[in-house]
Order: sequence, then structure tokens, then C-alpha cells
Amino acid sequence: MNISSISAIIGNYPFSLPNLPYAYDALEPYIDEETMHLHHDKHYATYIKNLNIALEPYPDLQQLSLEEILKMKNNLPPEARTAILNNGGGVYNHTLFFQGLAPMSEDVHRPEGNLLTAIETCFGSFYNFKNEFNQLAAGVFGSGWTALASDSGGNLSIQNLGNQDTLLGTDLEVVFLFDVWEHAYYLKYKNVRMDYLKNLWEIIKLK
Ligand code: MN3
Repeated sequence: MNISSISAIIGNYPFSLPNLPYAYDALEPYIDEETMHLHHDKHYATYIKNLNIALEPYPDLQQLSLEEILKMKNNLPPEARTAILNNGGGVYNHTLFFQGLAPMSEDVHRPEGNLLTAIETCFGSFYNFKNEFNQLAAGVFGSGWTALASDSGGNLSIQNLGNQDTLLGTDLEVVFLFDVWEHAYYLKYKNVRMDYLKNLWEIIKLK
């Protein structure tokens, strides 16, 4: 998705929980309705609530967009930096993730045009790309995310992000990302992360 539209989805401080752009059961059978309720209504909502709490004492930061706040990194107030980066990163990553999914029935899950060309240039084929992506995502130790990233020249790379890290402040932009925290899949897939990863390709938006 277009990153600049994040503010249009969550607003500015106090940030608000957006509705999912599809029904809770719309991603069945790949992601179950119960997981979507837990993930959106509890996990995502908690990141938003705790980000607002962390920003409460800082009127100057409240004037900024979420991207501007996260890009400050080490310039954030030391006593609030961890809370702001963890919860702000959680809000940012989950906004990209939920907006980046769509029901299987929508014709948006196979890359075409510039994205397909870039994938074939950088990874050989879409098939190879998916395998490489799944292997890297399976290797995220603990909690985190796996992203397809693009540099300013359009070169693609696969990036693992620990916990709620983001690519903000680097020269890379997220094309899409997979949530590989256990809360994203454990109810349905238990410890078999690879089955979840393979199924995500049926509902990730690639155009
Ligand atoms: Mn999550």
C-alpha cells in the first residue's frame, strides 16, 4: 500500500483504531475469524492505546504524524523512547499488514507489471521469490515481521524485522509485510509457522 496513506487511516494523535477493510471472516480459511478478532480488536487496539498513553506528556510529538515520530528514533525523549518505538512500530506495522490483505476472491494476489518484473529481476521468478521469502520468515527468531522492501532504484530485498522494528529512517520502503508474531497464527496453525506463511500468499495484496 501507499505508505503516505497511513495517516488517513489512523489519523494523528490521539490515534484511533480503524475498522478492518473487510469482514472478520473474509480471510477464511487462511486466517480464521477468531484470530482476526483477537489480532485486530485486542493486539492492534492495545498498541494504539499504549502509543497514545506514551505520547500523552509530549505536546510537541502529538503534532507529528506517526511516521515522523518513528523516524526520530534516538532523538525521542529517553524516558519514553522504548514505549513509543514499540507501540508506534506496532501500530505502523499492523496498519500496513491489515490494509495489505484482501479476501482470496479478489483478483489482487498475483503480481503483474512493474512489481512482477522487479521480482523476476531480483529473485529469478515469483515461485523462487515466495520460497526465499518463506524461508527467511520461518527463520525469524521469536517475534517479528518479514517485509519485501524496495530501495529508491526499485531494487527489491527481503528484510526481517525483530519485534516492532520498522524500515522508517532507512532508504528502504515496505512493499508488503507478513506478521510472524505467534499471535498472528497460533490459534489455527499452532507451532507450524510455515503452513501459515504459505497460506498468506492466497490473501496478500500484490497489486
Ligand atoms: Mn500482529
